[in-house]
Amino acid sequence: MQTIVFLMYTSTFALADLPDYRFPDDFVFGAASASYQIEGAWNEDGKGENIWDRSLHEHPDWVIDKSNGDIACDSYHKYKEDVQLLKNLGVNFYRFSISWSRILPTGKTDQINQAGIDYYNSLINELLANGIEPYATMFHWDLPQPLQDEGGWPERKTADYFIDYARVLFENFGDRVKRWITFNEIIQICEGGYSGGSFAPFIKNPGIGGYECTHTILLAHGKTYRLYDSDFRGKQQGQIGISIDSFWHEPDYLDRETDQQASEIDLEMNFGWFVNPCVKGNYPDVMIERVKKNSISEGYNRSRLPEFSPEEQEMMKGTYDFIGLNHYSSDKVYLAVDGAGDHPSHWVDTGVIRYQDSSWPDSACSWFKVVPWGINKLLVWIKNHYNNPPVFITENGFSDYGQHDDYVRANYYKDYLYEILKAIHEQNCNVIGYTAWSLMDNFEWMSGYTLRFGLHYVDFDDPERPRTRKLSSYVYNNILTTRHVDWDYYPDWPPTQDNTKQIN
Ligand code: GBE
Repeated sequence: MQTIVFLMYTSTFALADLPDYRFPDDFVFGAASASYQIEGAWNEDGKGENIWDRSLHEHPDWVIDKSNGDIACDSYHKYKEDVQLLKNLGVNFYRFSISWSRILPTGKTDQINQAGIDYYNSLINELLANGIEPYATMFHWDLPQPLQDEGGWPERKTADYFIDYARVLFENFGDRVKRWITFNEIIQICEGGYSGGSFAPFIKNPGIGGYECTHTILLAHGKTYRLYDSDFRGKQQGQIGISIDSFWHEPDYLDRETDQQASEIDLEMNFGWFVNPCVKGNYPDVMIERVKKNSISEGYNRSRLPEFSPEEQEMMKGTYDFIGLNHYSSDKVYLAVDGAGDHPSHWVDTGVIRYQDSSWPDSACSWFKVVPWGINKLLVWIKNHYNNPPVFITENGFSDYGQHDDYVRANYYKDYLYEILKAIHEQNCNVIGYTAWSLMDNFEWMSGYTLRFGLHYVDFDDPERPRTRKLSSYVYNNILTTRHVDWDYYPDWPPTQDNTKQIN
């Protein structure tokens, strides 16, 4: 079965005679993870409680397999082993996230948890000792619970607490961390957490909560960037970006004007929403207009979308050294009937219907199918809309239910990386790095441990949480060491002494 899927799936690219593009010399490769998804040790050594701890302890049945991140991959104790995985993978960097509650148990600077500082110092030093650059995400969804008790991200003061936290990070780790990502996927934090209620803290306030949350986070991002400029950049010489997730939204019928409009509106309202303020200082015009129009027709006397003051727009403009892009899949879009759906909501404001073509290959996630050309089109769109900024792919990867012989994941990486090569060589896109999600199987949020994204297999039934290499880890290693996509390369399988030997 596996083989049949694999043969059907590779046919498009593997059989064509394609240019053998190379990754530029300064292009870097890495792998990613996130604190709540891998660390475990949820209450050890002075760590405070965060919103995922609280929500999933109170509502275990909200996760498919009733699991949580209490132990996860136990990386808090096994980080040295994880660094060896990275070393064998041959990557230039590791993108991990820092647990705010491990550093500041109350979320505020009244208590600094030295054990938390020590843990990340050990991880960072171990990475550097093994020739791997530490790239740190400051916030990958695990807000300290005490800050949620005061209202969380929709409250503007949460931005001030974040900036205090960011300062602690720069002071303690900025001598060695040269790439920072302030936030991971604002739309998931805000629409998931404060509009739709599908992610912690599971609050439902559609059409309002997500906009307020986003506004706070964008201000927190901008001010953190400015803090780095004023107090740290001179001596630390690093870079700061933000990771925004987006699908490519293909017009349902390529030559139908309303479908092209749908694609453009969707990208502006769900990607530009976050990127436009960092690049140009404000939300996209089309978003400002649409939310205002709907708000007025709903009886509000002003827009539900918060406004940046002129000073804030100046502050926000240009607050990125690179745009982090998390990309997994694509969909097709057409315009919804104007105003259709339950009001108020960001989805009604967007006014676009999305679907995934049934002919596209599946992953284990209901929300994504394999569409390699989508990343190419999205990169071109970004180049055209933001004057070809440096784009760092901060996540890309594939989910399955399988074990170690993950040919489909290996082929996903080949196909997506080749589309990135095309964007660089044929369309002149400024893509500077690539990050595989994920280093290893981990706690996949509401899907628990039921599906897997890892380049390494983790046995969650074993208390030791042993990690083992999957086939895809050899393929990824082959791509980043040879610096091109070799369609014929697969390691001997099951692994033998000489794993780098080509098949045939
Ligand atoms: C990233 O999010 C996250 O940064 C990372 O933490 C995560 O492990 C990784 O992707 C893999 O998911 O009702 O079935 O449609 C949709 C990617 C859930 C963005 C899908 C969660 C998109 C966030 C649920 N979404 N995803 S549904």
